[in-house]
Amino acid sequence: MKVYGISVSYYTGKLEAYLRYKGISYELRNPFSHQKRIREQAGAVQVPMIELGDGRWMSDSTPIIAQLEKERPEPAIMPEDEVVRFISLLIEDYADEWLWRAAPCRGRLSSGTEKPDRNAE
Ligand SMILES: N[C@@H](CCC(=O)N[C@@H](CS)C(=O)NCC(=O)O)C(=O)O
Repeated sequence: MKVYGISVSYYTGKLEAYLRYKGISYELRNPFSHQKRIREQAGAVQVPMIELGDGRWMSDSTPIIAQLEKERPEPAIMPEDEVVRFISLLIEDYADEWLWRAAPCRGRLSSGTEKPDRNAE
């Protein structure tokens, strides 16, 4: 799997934490080095985006993780209990919509100062 993302992006960090927890290997690619291809394949450059071996592209960390959970359910990341799962989704939404404000991704994303591609450790 290829992850197009940058290390200072909150959402890239969220997806990388998920992939590490699940034991899914991936290659982190710098979106600036692949902008033309990403635009052609996915229509827009946003991070993180993933490119799967079967040719599918996905964007937005929340639906990416939801889809990967369907395809690789073990170990599950969502609580089994419906109420606890709802609270978990609420916390995720809160973090996605509010905590990013403290993250510095916007300035770095447009400056193009991110390092080149690297393989996940
Ligand atoms: N809801 C999306 C948000 C992704 C997002 O906003 N990413 C920022 C970087 S951290 C981005 O690509 N912004 C485009 C831009 O600023 O041009 C997710 O969870 O992946």
